[in-house]
Amino acid sequence: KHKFWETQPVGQYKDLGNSSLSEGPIEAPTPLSEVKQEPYNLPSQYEWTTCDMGSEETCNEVYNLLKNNYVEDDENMFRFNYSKEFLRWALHPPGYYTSWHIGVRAKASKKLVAFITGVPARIRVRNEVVKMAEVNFLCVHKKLRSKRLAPVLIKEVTRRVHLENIWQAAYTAGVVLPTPITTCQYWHRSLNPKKLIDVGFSRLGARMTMSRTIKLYKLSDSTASPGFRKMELRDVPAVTRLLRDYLAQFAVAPDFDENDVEHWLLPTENVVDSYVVESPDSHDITDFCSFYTLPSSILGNQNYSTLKAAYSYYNVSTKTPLLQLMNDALIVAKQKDYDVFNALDVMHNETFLKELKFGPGDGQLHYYLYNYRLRDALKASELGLVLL
Ligand code: MYA
Ligand code: JJ1
Repeated sequence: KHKFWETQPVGQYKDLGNSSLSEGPIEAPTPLSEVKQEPYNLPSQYEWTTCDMGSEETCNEVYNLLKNNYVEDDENMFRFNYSKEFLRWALHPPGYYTSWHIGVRAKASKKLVAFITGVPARIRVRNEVVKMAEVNFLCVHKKLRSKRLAPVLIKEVTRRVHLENIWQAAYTAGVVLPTPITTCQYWHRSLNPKKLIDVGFSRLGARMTMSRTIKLYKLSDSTASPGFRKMELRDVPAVTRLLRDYLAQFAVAPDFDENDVEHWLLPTENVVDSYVVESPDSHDITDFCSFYTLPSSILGNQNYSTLKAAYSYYNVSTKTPLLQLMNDALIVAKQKDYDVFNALDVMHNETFLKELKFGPGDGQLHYYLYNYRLRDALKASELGLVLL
């Protein structure tokens, strides 16, 4: 059934629930001298290219490939439209390797036709911190689908990750592969219900009028938490402490240091937004919330071309109730003109989703580890990792 994935060191269906298999790496590392030194073979019309995302021209090519060929919903009404600034941010974290940003070009035209990326991360699985690659942005041009190019891209990124002496990876997909460490549900909170209904993202509920729907999703004009403000550079040490303490409770979570927090959480316009609650009396940072910006193209609508979506990222509450903190996040997202606020049912998100009027979407997101076995699948609430 999975001619490619059956050959890979990932949890296989036949091994599910086999308690004689231990948790941890599936295969031992091999000496670097035994890692294949040459790239995998592509069909003869294509060639490998390393994509330097610092180059304006290359970044444009990647942006356009993804804009036209990346992930769509099951009815092909929307397609993720990651911005160039977002792609540069996502692919240039501390310690990134340009060699892990891999493209395929048509030899004749030099047109970019496929892409896959890895970035380095330290991910804690239970009590062990493991150096991993986070693999993302796998894309094959629509005209080249079902030709088994994806397995070649995956093997090539694996080879280049191995060359850096890294042997594990984390990734997510909307499709089921062998075998998810957990499956998460997408939830959506309407901020601009009229537009969402007009473009077919959501529907008018039974016995609901447009004006009742607009009223239902109204939010307060200003945030409720005293001391709620945008995160600044000086907050990095406090946010790192908050986040590390919070993420310690999850079975799988990133091991963030201050450099990681500066990169992944310090606000970057139209890419990532983060807010802290600074106690008005002690000036302690007691709470934190964040979201990233990922618009989707609206396919074939006369009136609208883009859906502006915020995605819940990392949130930590120690003093402000999580419900109030996230309601404040909804308020600032609405003020910034987002149409919808999306979240997965990871970490403690279930405690606010229904109360804050999120509704379940028609999409799921499956999380995977490469070359690392977990005995049993996790609950989504045991996962402390959000990939972009
Ligand atoms: S998830 C986002 C993926 N991208 C999209 O969905 C964009 C739109 N779709 C496409 O561009 C194509 O349909 C893709 C497949 C490129 C997805 N993850 O070439 P094929 C398997 C893993 O004939 P195509 C993201 O970016 C499929 O089961 N495998 O198919 C994370 C089959 O294998 P098998 C996938 O449709 C990516 C084989 O590919 C996925 O032309 C993490 C068919 O190949 C998928 N999303 O192209 C990648 N979709 O026969 C893994 C299909 O066995 C990283 N397939 O079932 C692993 C870690 C590597 C590093 C390790 C370091 C140590
Ligand atoms: O966005 C998604 N679904 C939307 C739109 C559905 C359009 C028809 N298919 C949705 N809307 C309902 C919202 C409604 C608002 C009021 C309250 C009730 C709910 O459900 C879905 C997620 O639900 N998104 C996708 O399908 C996109 C792909 C998701 C897989 C991503 C794969 C990943 C990339 C790896 O890096």
